Amino acid sequence: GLIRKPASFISTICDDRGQELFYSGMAISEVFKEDIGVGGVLSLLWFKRRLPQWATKFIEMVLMLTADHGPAVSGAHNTIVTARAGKDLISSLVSGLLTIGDRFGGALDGAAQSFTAAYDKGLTPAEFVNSMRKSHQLILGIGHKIKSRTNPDLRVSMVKEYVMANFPSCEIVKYALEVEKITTAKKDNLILNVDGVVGCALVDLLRTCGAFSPAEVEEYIQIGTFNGLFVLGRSIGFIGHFLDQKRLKQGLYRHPWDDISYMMSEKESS
Ligand code: Q5B
Repeated sequence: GLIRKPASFISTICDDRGQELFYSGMAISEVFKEDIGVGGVLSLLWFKRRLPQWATKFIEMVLMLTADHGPAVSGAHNTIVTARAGKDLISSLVSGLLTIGDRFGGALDGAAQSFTAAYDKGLTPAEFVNSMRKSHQLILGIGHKIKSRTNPDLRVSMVKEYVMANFPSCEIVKYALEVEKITTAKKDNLILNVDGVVGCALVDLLRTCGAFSPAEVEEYIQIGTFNGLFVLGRSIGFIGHFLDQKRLKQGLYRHPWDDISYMMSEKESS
C-alpha cells in the first residue's frame, strides 16, 4: 500500500494550501468581514483563538504606544548608525532589534514572571522587594533612565487607565503598583516602567479573558511571549528611523573623540 512520508515539521497556526488563506481556522475574507484588526490577527496567530474586543484593543494599544521612544534609545540609535553606514532596511532593523533585552524593551517577560510568581506565592510587596535586593537582582519592569515620579511616563498612565477601566480584574498590575510605591520611596526613578506595566497587564489579560486554562497562561508566561509585543511595536519606529536617515541622506556616523574617555596607560598612549 501507500506509505506516508513522515512530516519534517508540524505547524498549527496558518494554512495556505487552499484557495483561501486561513489564520487558525479563520478565513482571511472573514478576518476583513468581521474587521478583527491587527489585535485580532495577532490573537489568532500567537494564541490560536479569538479574544474579546477589550483584549484585542489592548494589544493594539500596546503596539501603538511602544512604536517609538525617540532616536536616543539604544535600539533606535543602532538602527540609525547602521542606516548611516549605508546598510539596507533589514540590516538596520535587525541591528536595532538586537539591543532589546533585559535592560531595554525586553523586560516584559521577566517582569511578568517575577511579579506573578511573587503574587502567587503570597509575598507582600515589601517581602518581594527585599527578596530581590537580598539576591542582588534588579526588579525587571522597575526603573527608567529619564522617567520618574516627578517626570511620569504618560504611556504607563494610559495603560493603567485602560486596564482599570476595561479588564475584568487586574491583580498583577495592582500588585506591581504596590511594589512601585516601595521602590520609588527609595529612588525617584524606580517607577513601574512601560515594560513592567505591559508585562503585568498581559498576565492579567490572559488570566481573566476566559479564553485560556491556567496551565496555558503559565506556559505563555514561561515561554517568553510578551517581549514579542515590544519587538513588534518598536519595529514600526526602527523602520521609521531607517527611512528618516535615508530621506535625510545622512552620511557615515563617527563618534566624536571628545565624547570618548580614552583611558590608556602612558606606555600605551606613546
Ligand atoms: N536600580 C532601566 O537604570 C534601567 C533597579 C534598581 C532595583 C531595579 C534600570 C533597570 C530593570 C530593567 C527594565 C526596561 C536600566 C526599561 C525600556 C523602554 C523605554 C526605554 C527608554 C522605551 C535604568 C541606579 C541605582 C542602583 C540600582 C538601582 C535600578 N534599577 N534597583 N530594581 N529595577 N531596570 N528595563 O537609571 O544603590 O545606586 O547601586 O535595569 O525594567 O527599556 O525610553 O529609555 O520605550 O524605549 O541607569 O522606555 O532601572 O540606573 O542601573 O545605574 O541604577 O538604582 O541598583 O542602585 P539607570 P542604574 P545603587 S523601559
